[in-house]
Amino acid sequence: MKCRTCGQKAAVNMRQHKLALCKEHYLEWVPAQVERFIKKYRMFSREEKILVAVSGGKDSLSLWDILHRLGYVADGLYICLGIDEGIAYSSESQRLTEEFAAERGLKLQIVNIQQQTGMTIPELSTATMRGRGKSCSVCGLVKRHEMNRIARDFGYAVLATGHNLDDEAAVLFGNTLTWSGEYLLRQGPVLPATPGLARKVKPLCRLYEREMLAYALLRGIEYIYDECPFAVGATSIYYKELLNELENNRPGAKLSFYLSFLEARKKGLFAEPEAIQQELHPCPNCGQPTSAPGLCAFCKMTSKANTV
Ligand code: Q46
Ligand code: ZN
Ligand code: ZN
Repeated sequence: MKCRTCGQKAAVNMRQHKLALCKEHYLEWVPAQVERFIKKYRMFSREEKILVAVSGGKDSLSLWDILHRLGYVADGLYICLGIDEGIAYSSESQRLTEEFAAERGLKLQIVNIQQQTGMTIPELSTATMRGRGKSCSVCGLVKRHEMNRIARDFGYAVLATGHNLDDEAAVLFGNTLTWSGEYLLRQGPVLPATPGLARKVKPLCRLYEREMLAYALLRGIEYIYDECPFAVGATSIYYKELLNELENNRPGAKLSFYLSFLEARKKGLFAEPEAIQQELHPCPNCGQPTSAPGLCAFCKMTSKANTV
């Protein structure tokens, strides 16, 4: 297989794009693609302050690397979840993220959930769900709340996450199985800002997981190989496997599933005005917008956890 650009031996072959590239040209191709998507979906400009949520994994660190290479002003946000039982998942991912930032002279904000709420994620989920294995829903809620808080408190216009095409296709698949109109409506490369909440963007949403893995490896990015121990058995992983099987038989199927969805959404297929125009109230404790009057889900959960 030869590189389409220079004819040298190819390092990456992308059947879905009928494109093979050598290391040098692949490492140019990925940021060029990301730049194209940033412009196409009007994610942000070079004047805006961006906060990248970094977990220490290959996707978020690569995203930070790419934005930096493209000349965007992007700081990182690492949220320490305190997941260190069995494997040192949190401490190792924090170490790698800090090293990554220090080597490139990038600014990293660090939030420690234990310091913030008095408990780690496993402790919070035990306290609030009585250990019924709901760590991921507690974790998701906490991460969203903290990302929004830091973006608001430090004046970031945009919050960028490293979701890749495989992540997005798996979520889409789940939402399609249940035809969850409201979620379908909100799923996309950009979630516009609302009062009190920064714009959310996913610059890697059209890049395959495999493509991001190749980027991180060829670029020599040191990331955490281990998955979070709570990810084992997640439904999203099962959906990813199903979609991979489809992709193996029909290269490009995953991308076309996602892009056809975006087209349908643009045409208004999932428009449910009452779902988007939900009235929001500021939480009396933290000030973040919430749909029901009274405490937001995060404040409700942390106060419950601290009283049991
Ligand atoms: S970090 Fe948190 Fe994930 Fe671990 S506990 Fe679940 S949600 S799996 S992205
Ligand atoms: Zn080449
Ligand atoms: Zn609140």
